[in-house]
Amino acid sequence: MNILFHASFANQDEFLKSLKKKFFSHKIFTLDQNVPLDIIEIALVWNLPDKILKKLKNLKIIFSLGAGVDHILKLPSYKNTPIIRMQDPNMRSRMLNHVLSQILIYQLKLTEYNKAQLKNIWLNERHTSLNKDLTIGVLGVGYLGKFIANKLKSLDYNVIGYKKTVSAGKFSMPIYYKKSLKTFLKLSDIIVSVLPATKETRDLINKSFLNQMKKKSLLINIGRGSSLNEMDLLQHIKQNKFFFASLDVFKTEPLPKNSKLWKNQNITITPHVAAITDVESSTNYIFSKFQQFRTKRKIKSDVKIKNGY
Ligand code: OXD
Repeated sequence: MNILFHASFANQDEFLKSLKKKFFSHKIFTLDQNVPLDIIEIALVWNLPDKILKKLKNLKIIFSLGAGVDHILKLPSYKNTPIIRMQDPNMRSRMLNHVLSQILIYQLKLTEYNKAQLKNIWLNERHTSLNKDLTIGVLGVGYLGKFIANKLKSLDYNVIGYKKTVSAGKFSMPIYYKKSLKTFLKLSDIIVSVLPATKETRDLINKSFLNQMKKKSLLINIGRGSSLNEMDLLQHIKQNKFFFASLDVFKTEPLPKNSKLWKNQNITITPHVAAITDVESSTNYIFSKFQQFRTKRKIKSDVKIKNGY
């Protein structure tokens, strides 16, 4: 089959090489090869321009090379081609490590020691909470969020989840649904947002949301930048000096040089690296889905267009 690969990753050459090896009996093209786009049946993409999607007239499947699919759904030419999102166990493990690192830095007050070290100060020890005394609220308990929630629970944290709709899936922790957001926010010492970018999640984390969180708290955003109102966060931190945020995703990426978020002492910024796509396991995942399609001649989309994720 004819496949198009298009990504904007630092490791995209390595990724392409790995895919070419795995798909050795198929043809994988890139845009710089100037192939007629109507021969393409499978697209493996991250940030594909709409003008290209428009010309892929014989497309059967779109694979998102990341966990999110908003980069595809936002394209005006996208209609209803099945989308397969990346569900990669290595990506989940990386995301868990990221979350855990941010929780522990906050919980163990490591930034305070770090600041003191820069001034040669031997700080008196600080009180730190035990895992069992901290409630972590995971906002969005899908493929990634549920994994993080389960792992945190196995480390003795109190974990609660928040989900938009009641579903058949089983959870090993209390789940709060749409209308009970207020209670979920009130109970959580730390919130980890894994929300996708949809119309409903846009600016969900705004002034009112932040005001309902505990005053001494940590917000970790590893979902999508669109769900956070960055100005409201800056204002909130101004009024609550023990409120912290760890942000991996932003409304505009890369984060503009003049963003006020950079210099805020209570904000940690990472450049959308919480769940880097793992070349080897992602290649295997894509290939296994591709084989399913080849055998059955059809594939179920991972995306419910009406939900927007
Ligand atoms: C994402 C990813 O979807 O990094 O954000 O995979």
